[in-house]
Amino acid sequence: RYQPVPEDRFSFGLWTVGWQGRDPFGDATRRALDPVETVHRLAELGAYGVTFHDDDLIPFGADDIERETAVKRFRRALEATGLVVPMATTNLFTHPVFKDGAFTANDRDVRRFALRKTLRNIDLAAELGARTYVAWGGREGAESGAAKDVRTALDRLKEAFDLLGQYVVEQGYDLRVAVEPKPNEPRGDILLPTVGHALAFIERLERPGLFGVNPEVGHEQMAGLNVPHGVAQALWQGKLFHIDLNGQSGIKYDQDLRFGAGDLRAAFWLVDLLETAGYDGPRHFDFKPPRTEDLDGVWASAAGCMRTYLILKERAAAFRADPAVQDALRAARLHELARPTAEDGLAGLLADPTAYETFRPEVAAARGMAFEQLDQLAMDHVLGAS
Ligand code: 3MF
Ligand code: MG
Ligand code: MG
Ligand code: MG
Repeated sequence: RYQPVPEDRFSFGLWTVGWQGRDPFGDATRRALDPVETVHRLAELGAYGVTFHDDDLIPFGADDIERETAVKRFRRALEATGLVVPMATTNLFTHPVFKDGAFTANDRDVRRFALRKTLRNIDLAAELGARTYVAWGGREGAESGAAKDVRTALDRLKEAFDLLGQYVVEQGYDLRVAVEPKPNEPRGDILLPTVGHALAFIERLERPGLFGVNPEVGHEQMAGLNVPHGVAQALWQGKLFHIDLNGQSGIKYDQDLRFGAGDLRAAFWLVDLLETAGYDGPRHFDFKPPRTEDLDGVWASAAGCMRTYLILKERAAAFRADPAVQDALRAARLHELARPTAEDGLAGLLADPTAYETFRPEVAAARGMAFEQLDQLAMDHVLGAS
């Protein structure tokens, strides 16, 4: 029971289980993992995919021979396990050269290097069969006011994304780009801080159809936002290209907890949404096993992400199927929300006296919405009490 299988489409970044526990106050608590070892362990646990930043696979500055060897070993592990690479991304934040960002660094030579580094990894992503390329801004931001002219920086960000889009099209790659928003950390403030900012920005690009979003649970929660709501809007706009699942408790540093840890109710509603909205992309975990854990703890944490997802999927389905819930949904008048407000058109609305002249606000105001009963039924299902 709750044993993940490849059909569940669970994927993990090499950098997640591979996190050695280095934080701003402490050194690594775990040894480095060989990507080949990670691929084998993830396959054993029931994952279907593995993702990477260029530097997770090929150390920054590696020569061509080291690069080829790393890719060859990785490819062999993929072939041996059947794991796929649904997504890849660029590390534009670790090396000190990116201290002021990459596509929006004030230094032009840094921006050109960042673009070449990304284009090179897009080639590898396409070669390994990835269909999604994630772009997280990393250090595109600032700590102080005059240091970054935000409007000009957005011009440079658009320029960079337009060039990436042009390259993907010219190379004929079957690849879409998913922009990952984050409000802060490692910069004091980061450009495209939320799903909403990213969705609005994408529409200003030359090829908006090629771009969508990769919301991360914890990133939205760091901004105090409701993740299922942001994800729902991305779905509504046809822009949910990918998702980073993890856990976070409230507005604080980027915790990257195991999925379901932190805000369990948000996790429940998110799974309910993904499973009912027809999202067929990877269920990608971007988490960090806490630095208290040894490697056994790392794999337990990874297994826990998938187990919790499957439990919540079962609970959400039971919630939707429960006749008491269906009654409660009717009592809460969700079917009325689904009905257009003026199918009679503007003229009909204006000619309808019941819409205004004889409408009795005090009567409508007195009607209870019956939301509490509905939510308690959800709580019962989350807690396994029904
Ligand atoms: C940072 C992140 C990143 C992105 C990754 C993929 C290191 O908070 O979430 O993980 O997900 O760079 O683009
Ligand atoms: Mg995070
Ligand atoms: Mg993150
Ligand atoms: Mg992420």
